[in-house]
Amino acid sequence: MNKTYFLSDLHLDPSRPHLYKLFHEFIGKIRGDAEALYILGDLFEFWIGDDIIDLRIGKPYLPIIEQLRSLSDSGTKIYFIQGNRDFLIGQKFMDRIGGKLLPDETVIDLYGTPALIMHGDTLCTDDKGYQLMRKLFRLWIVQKIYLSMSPEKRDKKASEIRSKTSEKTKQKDYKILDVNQQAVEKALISRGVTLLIHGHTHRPAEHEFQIQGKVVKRIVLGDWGDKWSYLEWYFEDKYELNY
Ligand SMILES: [Mn+2]
Repeated sequence: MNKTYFLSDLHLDPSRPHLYKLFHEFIGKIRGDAEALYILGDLFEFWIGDDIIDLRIGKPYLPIIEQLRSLSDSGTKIYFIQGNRDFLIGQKFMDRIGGKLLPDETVIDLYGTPALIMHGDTLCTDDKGYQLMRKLFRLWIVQKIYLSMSPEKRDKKASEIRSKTSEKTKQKDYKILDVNQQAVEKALISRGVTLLIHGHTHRPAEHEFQIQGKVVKRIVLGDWGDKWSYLEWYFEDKYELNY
């Protein structure tokens, strides 16, 4: 148990059974050697609220919950940062999987190296329309109204929003959908760290650049399509980004 894993953007959805299978195999692979698993958002294609877990509508998600539970029971610490698709994941979900919800932006100690971890959508500041929508969805009152609807209605609303935003995204410029370099630098400087790990953009890569004369690194996790995508950290600065 001496490795730390990072995942994001699996976009698990009952309509994509092959992702369930991949996820199951991945949990099997890391069981026994993962001391920690960080899920940096968008584990699910969308999540309409923790209250569905024990309802009929939540049944397709149970296998995922059970696998994460068995992983945490085997000794792996599981940490979760909400994504833009599953920002309604809360304490109940964490209690079920035996995980811990972390704030949107968190600095962790990665074998001696402080690392800033986040989903990554807040770095895409050029996408003004998205940032406005994000602010709206994160309002307490908006969530309260949404969660007061029946699960079926919430499910319907979520698909409507999804198809609308995916239409809009298609029309947006490739560059606008990526992180803004100034936002990246601001995040690193304000936390005083030289390592940033995030997902969201589905553009897995390692970027190295300098801020105020210091070499800094931004590691971007990939999304899951037909294979696993993850970051595996051994100790100190030894790691491997797989995608
Ligand atoms: Mn995302």
